[in-house]
Amino acid sequence: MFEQQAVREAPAALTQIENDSTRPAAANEPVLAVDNIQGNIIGFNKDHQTMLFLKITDAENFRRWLRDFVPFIATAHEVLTFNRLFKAIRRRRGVETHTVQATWINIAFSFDALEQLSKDGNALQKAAQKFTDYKDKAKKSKDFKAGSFSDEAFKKGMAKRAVDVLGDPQSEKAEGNPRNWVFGGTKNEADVVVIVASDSDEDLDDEVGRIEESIYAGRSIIGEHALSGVQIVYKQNGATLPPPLTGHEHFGFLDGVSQPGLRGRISDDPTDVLTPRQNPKDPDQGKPGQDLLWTGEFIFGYPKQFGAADPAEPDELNTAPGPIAEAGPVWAKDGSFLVVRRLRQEVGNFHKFLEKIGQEKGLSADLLGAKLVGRWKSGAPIMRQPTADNPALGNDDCANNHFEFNEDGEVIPKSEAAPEQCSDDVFPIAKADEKGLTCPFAGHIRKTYPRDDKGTLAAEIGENTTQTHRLLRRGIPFGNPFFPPDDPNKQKDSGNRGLLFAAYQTSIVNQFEFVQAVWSNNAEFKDKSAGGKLQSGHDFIIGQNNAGGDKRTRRFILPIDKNGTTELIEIKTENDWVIPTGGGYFFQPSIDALCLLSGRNPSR
Ligand code: N7H
Repeated sequence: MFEQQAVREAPAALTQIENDSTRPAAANEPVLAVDNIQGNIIGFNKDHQTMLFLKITDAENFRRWLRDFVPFIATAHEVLTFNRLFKAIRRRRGVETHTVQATWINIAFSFDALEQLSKDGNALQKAAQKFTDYKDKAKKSKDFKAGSFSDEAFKKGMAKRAVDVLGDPQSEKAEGNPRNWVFGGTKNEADVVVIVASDSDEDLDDEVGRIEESIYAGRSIIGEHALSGVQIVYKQNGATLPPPLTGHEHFGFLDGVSQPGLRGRISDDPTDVLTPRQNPKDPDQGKPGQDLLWTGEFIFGYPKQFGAADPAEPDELNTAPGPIAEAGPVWAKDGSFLVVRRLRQEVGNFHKFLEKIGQEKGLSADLLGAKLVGRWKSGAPIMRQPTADNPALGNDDCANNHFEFNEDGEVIPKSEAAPEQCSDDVFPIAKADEKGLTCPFAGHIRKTYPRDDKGTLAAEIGENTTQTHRLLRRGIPFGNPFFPPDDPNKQKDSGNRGLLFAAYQTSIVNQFEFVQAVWSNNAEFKDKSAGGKLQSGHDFIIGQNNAGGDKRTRRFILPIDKNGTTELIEIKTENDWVIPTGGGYFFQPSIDALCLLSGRNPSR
C-alpha cells in the first residue's frame, strides 16, 4: 500500500530503550539546551522547503513583527520530539505512513540586521537581567551589540567575499559574479532568511502564505495596524526530487550520506545522547565512520574540538573537549552561523563532460563521475567499491560511511547480543589509498572532508585539524529534475535547477570558507605539485579557479587503469557546471536571543 523508502536522517534521538547499547552513559558530554536551539540546526529533514529572503526597511516595525513571530519558531526540542514519534510509528508499522506530519519555521539574520536589532546596547543589557543565560554575564553594553561578533566573513557578508575568498567569477558579465545573483548579491543582499519546511507541499504553501500575509497585510496577528518593516527580496522553493532521484541531488548522486556526529545529551539522563553510538568497535563514533565531534563546532556555548593531537596518542583523533565556542555577543549562546548558497547546476553539460572525457580516457561515464565525487550515484563510496556501483552498499547507513583514506577498513560482524548495533560484513572493506589511486585527492568528498589524510601542503593538515573544518549540511535541491543521458523525451536542459546549499557552523572563516577556498579551489591540496607535476587538482564539483580573467581552467588528477597498472593523468575543464547565483552569511540565534532582541520576555 505504501512505498518503503529509505530516509536519511540527521542525528535524531530515538525513543529511549532500556539497556540500549547505542546509548552508553556520556556524563561528560554537555546537556544541550534543545528548548532554546532552533530546530534546523539539529535537522528538519523535510521534503518540502521554502526560504524567504527579506530586506529590512524599518528596524522598529521589524522588531515588533519579530516579537509576534518568535513563538512560531520551531525549537530543536520540538523537532526531536516529532522525530521520536515519527520513528516509533514507522518502526511499529514497518513502512512510511504519513500518519504524523509537521511544518517548521526557523529564522536567521545577516550581520547588518543584527546591528540594527542590537543598536541600543544599554537597553539590551538592562533587559538581559530577566534572562538566566545573560544575567550578570556581561559587564559592558557593547557585549550586547552585534559589533562584538569576531567572525570577519560574517561581518562582511558573502557578496563581498565571493570573488576574493570563494573564487566566484571576477567578470561582471559572468552569471556567477555577485552583481548578477538573484538574491544576496552586491545589489540585493538579504538581511533575514525565514526557513519554512514541511512534510506536505500544501501545508508548506499555507504556512508560507500566512507569513507573506503577515509581511504585506499591514496589520498584526491581533488585527492592529502594524507594518512588518520588511520586504521579500527573493522566495526560493526547494524539494526532495521525485523518484527515481529521491534523496539524490540533480547530477544523480545520493546526498546527505555523511554528516558529523554530534556529542551531547538532550536531558540530564546520562544515556540520553543525541547521536546513538552504533559502532560496537568505536565508542567515539555514531554510525560507523561518523566521528563524534564536540558540539561547539556547530553551536555556540559548548566545547569545541581540541584541534590538536593528544601527545600521548599522536596518531589518534583527540576526543578531549576543547574550549567553549564563543561568537562575541552574550546572546550568541545556542546560536549558529548559517551559510546559504544557491548553486545552479548545469546537469546536461556535466553529463556531456563525463561522456566525452570518459570515452577519451577509456572509462565509463559512471566511473568518471564516481571518481570526481568519491561516491557512486547510489552513495556507495569508491573506497569500498572501486570498480562498479553497489546500490545495497549506498543504501546501508551502517556501511556507506565506514572507511578512511589512509588505513585499511575493519569489518564489523553482526552481534546477536546487541542487534541495535551496526554490522557491515556483507560488503568489501576499504583498502588504504595514500596515493589517491582509488579515490582521487581532488574527488569532492576527499576535498571537503579528507578524514585521516595528512598532506604535504602544510604540516598541520591531519585528522585533528580536519575535524575543525566540518559542516552540518542542510541543503535541498531546487527545480525539476533532468535525466540525461537516458531521457526518452530528449528534453533540452532548461538549466533552471540546482542545490540550495545550507550549512551550520561556528566559524564561517574556518569552516565553509576554508573548505571552499583552501581545499576545493586549491589545486595543491592535499599534496603540493612535485617535480613540476600537479599531484591533486581542483574539486571538479564545486572548485573554482579565480586566477583572473574569464578563463577559469580547472585541473584534476585522475587515476586510470592501463594494462593492469594505475596511472595518474591530468584532465581539464573551463566549464562551470555549479554556478553560484545567490547566497548569504547569517546567524541563527537561540529562542531567548530572539526574545531579547525583539523585546519579549524570556521563553524559558
Ligand atoms: Fe557536496 N554532488 O552531488 O557531487 N556533496 N556538493 N558540497 N559535500 C557530497 O556524503 C555536491 C557543496 C560537502 O563527509 C556528496 O552526503 C553538489 C558545497 C561535504 O565525506 C555529494 C554540490 C560544499 C560533504 C555532493 C555540492 C560541499 C559533501 C556525497 C553543489 C562546501 C561530505 C554525499 C551543487 C563548501 C563529505 C554525502 C564527507 C558531500 C555533491 C556543494 C561540501 C554527492 C552537486 C558548496 C563537506
